Amino acid sequence: MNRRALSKTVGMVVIVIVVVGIAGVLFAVTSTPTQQVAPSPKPEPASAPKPEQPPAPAPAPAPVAPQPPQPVAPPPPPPAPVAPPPPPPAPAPAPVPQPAPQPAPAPQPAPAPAPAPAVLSGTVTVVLKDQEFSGGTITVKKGTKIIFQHRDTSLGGGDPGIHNVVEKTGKFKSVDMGFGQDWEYAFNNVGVFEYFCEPHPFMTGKITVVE
Ligand SMILES: [Cu+2]
Repeated sequence: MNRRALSKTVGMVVIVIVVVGIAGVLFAVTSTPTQQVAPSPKPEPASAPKPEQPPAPAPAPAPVAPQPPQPVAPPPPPPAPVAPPPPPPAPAPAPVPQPAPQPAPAPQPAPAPAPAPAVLSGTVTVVLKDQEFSGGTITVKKGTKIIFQHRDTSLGGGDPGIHNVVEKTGKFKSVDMGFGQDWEYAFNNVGVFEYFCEPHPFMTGKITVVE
């Protein structure tokens, strides 16, 4: 009986100790978490480095494989640039002669105003001197009176010094004029009257009569 009671008592004490110990452990875990956390991480890092080492060697060979295939693709493009040579022949047809015709039209407007002669009227004087009809080619209004004046001092030698005014078709003919003499004629008909001097046929003139 004593042994049984002793063992029973010991068992009770052990249970109490275990319960108290468990309670103490629980209390320690709840009240001081920092202390327990510290020791637990220690074993984890030990096991962590083990898995890292094996995966490290695996990724190394992977990147080496993709690199070789890339440089192989670029070589083909070089042959393409051979096509461009044909375009050069285009610049040959340069239309350089075109700018030249531009300056030509400039002189054309200038002669246009020239043919518009001044139309004289009233009484107009044509002086015979230096063996020519000075101001003898003119345009006049119908009814204009022209006075031909012999003022030629260039005649000499065997020249009698006579001038006259003769229309080529005989429409009018002046008297023989000596130096200082005048002869007048009224142009009352529209038309062109070409005239000359009989003693000096190289002396000519033209009277254009307009309305
Ligand atoms: Cu004459």
